[in-house]
Amino acid sequence: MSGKWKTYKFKCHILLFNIFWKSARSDMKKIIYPIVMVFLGTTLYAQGEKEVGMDNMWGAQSHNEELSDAPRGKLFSDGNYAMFIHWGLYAQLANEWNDTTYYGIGEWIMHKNLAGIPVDEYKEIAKSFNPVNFDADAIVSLAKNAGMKYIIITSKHHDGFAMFHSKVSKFNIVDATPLGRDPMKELAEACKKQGLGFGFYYSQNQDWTAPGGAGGPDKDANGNVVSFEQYFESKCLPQVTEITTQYGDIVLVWFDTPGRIPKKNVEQLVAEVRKNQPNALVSGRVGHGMGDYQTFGDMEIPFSNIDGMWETVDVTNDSWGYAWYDKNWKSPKLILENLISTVARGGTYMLNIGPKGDGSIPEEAAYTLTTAGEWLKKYPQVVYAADPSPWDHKLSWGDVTRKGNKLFLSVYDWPDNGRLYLPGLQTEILHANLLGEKTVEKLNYSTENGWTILDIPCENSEKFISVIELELKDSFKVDPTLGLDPDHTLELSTHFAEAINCNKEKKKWMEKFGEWKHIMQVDQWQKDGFVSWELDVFEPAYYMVRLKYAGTERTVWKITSDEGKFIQNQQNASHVYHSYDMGWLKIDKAGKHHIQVSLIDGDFEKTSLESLEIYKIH
Ligand code: JFZ
Repeated sequence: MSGKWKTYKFKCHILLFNIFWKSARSDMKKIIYPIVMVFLGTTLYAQGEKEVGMDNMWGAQSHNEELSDAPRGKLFSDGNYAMFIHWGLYAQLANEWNDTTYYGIGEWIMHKNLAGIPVDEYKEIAKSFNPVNFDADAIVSLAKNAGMKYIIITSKHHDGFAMFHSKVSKFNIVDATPLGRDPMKELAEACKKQGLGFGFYYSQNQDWTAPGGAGGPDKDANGNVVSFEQYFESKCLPQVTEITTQYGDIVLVWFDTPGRIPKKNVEQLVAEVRKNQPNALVSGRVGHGMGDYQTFGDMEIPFSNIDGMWETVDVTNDSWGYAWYDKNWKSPKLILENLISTVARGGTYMLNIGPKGDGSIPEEAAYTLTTAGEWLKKYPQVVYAADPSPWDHKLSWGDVTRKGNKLFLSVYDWPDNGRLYLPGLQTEILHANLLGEKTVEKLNYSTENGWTILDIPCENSEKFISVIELELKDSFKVDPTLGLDPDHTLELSTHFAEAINCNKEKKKWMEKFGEWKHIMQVDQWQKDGFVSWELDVFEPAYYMVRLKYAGTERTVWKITSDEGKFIQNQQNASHVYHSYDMGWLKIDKAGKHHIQVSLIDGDFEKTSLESLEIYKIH
């Protein structure tokens, strides 16, 4: 294909700015994401006629807005919570190659920006890949106990190795490894047996070991030049036929990193999936806006509710594929918060685990999933088939999901003074109940200044997240203004601010290789520029105001040992957002207020404000 990757190097840090446009449709909000790349302080060097940026490599996010009432949409509306599995040859390397450990996403270890493993050497790994501890039933049981509704597993990642029995490429788990079994068959059957949905991830564009694949060799073993089209016809499309015909009914094909794949190829892929699996969803990362739904950047939970079908993908630790050193496990509570808040914004949450090279699941991941699952068994109504929050955004103490006239308040941060403040509810409450495993405790409540104050026990019996159910007399009516209560810190992201004579946009960068971080921020301040938030203050008092902002310097460090081993990594100080206590601000009356922030001196161009935090001094 014309967009076949040219050799390129990128030097250090690349920043992507997603311009975030919110176009107000009369009924709901819709977010459009054109991606504009800006290279800050560093340059992307390309040899050849085209520059290849990280967003091209990863591929822009896009999806089809027009998914009608097709039955395949039910997967997201009923499910909401799924297991993602990144598993392949790379799991055996666990992000170590030739005695050196690489810091980044493990499934990319082969890539030239990590270990740069030559194709032949990488293919050799298959000979010793023998994941005898892969236990499909155990994985499906784990997903079930976690409360997940379907499993999506990597059938072929960018390394080109098929984790299923493929007739069109010998580089697959049955023909190239000592295992000699098809673990995907086993997983598909176990899912069917235990009543979970099953689907595949497939890297359609990048294939680093197949001649003609994006990022792969230009020539075949005989020295003949192979085009992307030839790769597509001989490997990609036939393998998609295989995964959509040989594993029973599947619920989803999760294509990824479309890069510069031609439109007609995407059309062929979508047609193939529709033909063989009419009920399966196609991910937005298939390319050219032809997927059924949108996937947000990794671990990215939108600030405001988003209409339509979308998902957030998250990782139990940092790397998708297994990396031996990656112990940055998220707690069960954080996983639950991410799940609930994703559902409260209107989305579906898919959480990744990376099995080891022997096929076993890291213990810590299993613990997190099971523990979060125990909570979900107690409060299934909070998540499954639940509707988004009437408030449109998170609240200071947690989040809200809904079913009919019932609101579920999930309290992440339980106050210890016996009161919970709920801003802006304008519909009469019939009952307020604190839910427990076996008990339901009726709560008293009152209203003041347009706020609802719930009398709650000071001691919280639920160790993760307590749930209060409000039954309303009617359909909800809510004033969604951000509420500042006396007991919680209110985090005012610039997402919610109006930006005048300064530039509000989304920033995205890599913390480690492939580990994307996202932030909404304001920079390029003009002399009279400011940001302004509207908030609803419950009571007059002194409040601490704290800014979260970043400076402008970039540093690249190298650590070398005298045997010649080294680690090189970068940190952009412009991404190190630190909190700065500005002081005490007196607010004299209750009700609606505007708070504004402006930059008086400093680097007007680059100083980047992320948020304002505000809390009452006790
Ligand atoms: C892609 C893959 O490259 C990666 O290996 C992993 O499979 C992940 C789930 O998907 O990485 C991406 C793709 C898109 C974004 C971030 C990581 N994005 O748009 O923010």
